[in-house]
Order: sequence, then structure tokens, then C-alpha cells
Amino acid sequence: MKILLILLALIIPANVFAEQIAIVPGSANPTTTVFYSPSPVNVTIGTVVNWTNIDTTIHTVTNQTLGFDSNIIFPQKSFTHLFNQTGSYDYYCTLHPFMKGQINVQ
Ligand SMILES: [Cu+2]
Repeated sequence: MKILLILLALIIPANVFAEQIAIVPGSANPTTTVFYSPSPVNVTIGTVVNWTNIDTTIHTVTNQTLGFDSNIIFPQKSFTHLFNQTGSYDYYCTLHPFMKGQINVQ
């Protein structure tokens, strides 16, 4: 049993890929050109995407088909989502609908 747990501990982190996306300062301003950075992003199945809000106001990361929804992300807080199906996922901020991003899972 101990050996099995040790093996799992060794295997699981190796299969989890992580992608970092920043919600950039000034995103609440519609004249800003970049809201989520980077975007679009291409990732492989099994990637955990982590969005961190480095702006000074609240935002969300919401999939248009409600596949995922961060709810309110306060400044300096983050939201993660595991992508385990291929597809192109558009998302936006429900508070500032002009803020749009895209994740492509291959
Ligand atoms: Cu927002």
C-alpha cells in the first residue's frame, strides 16, 4: 500500500500541466487591448489553467456555455480549472463583458 501511494505521488504531478494567465491591470477599462494575458492559449488535455487577478478591481472567468465560472475573483486571488476535454473554450468577465479570452485544448 505504501509503495502504491509513493508511485501515485510520483506519477500524478508529472501528468498535470499548468498554465498561468494574468488578469491584467486596467482590465475594467474597455479601451484596454489586453485583458487576459496570454490569450488565446493552446494547452494539452489535463492542463490546469490558473488565472490570477493582478488588477485592482474584481473580475470573473466565465465560460460562455457555463462550462466553468470563477465567480468573483478579488485582486491578488486566483481561480483554477482543469481542462480534460478537447475543444475551444471562450470565456469572459461577467462584470466587464468586453473582457474576452480563449483556451484551446488539444
Ligand atoms: Cu472584469
